[in-house]
Amino acid sequence: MSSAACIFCKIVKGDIPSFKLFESEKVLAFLDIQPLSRGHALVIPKFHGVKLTDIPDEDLTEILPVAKRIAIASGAENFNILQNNGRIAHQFVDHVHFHMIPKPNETEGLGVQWPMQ
Ligand code: DGP
Repeated sequence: MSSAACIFCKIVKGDIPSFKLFESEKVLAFLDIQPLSRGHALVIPKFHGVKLTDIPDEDLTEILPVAKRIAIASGAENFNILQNNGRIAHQFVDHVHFHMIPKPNETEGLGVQWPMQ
């Protein structure tokens, strides 16, 4: 299921370009266009749903393992995984997405190794 008006569904279809990090039948991961840090990535179910509660369980099972692999590949020792639901909770793109945000400290370089193998 996808939504014609949804920007992340357009990224899934390839109608909008993105820097892809990982893709499978149910999941896509790509770099955030407004990164909070180098390597800031988004992991999304290809199934279109606005909030986490809209997504079938079987479309969610791969998400955390993929976010984990991307965190490892980023080389960051410190990182946040977060997911916003609803405007008041700071969700601005209405397609479920998980942020993986590396948090480099001042002395730590990020050994980002994109694309993931
Ligand atoms: P949120 O506030 O959780 O809804 O974050 C949405 C994120 O999506 C935000 O960090 C910017 C990112 N984003 C929005 N539009 C695009 C886009 O067209 N391409 C990419 N790569 N990221 C986008």
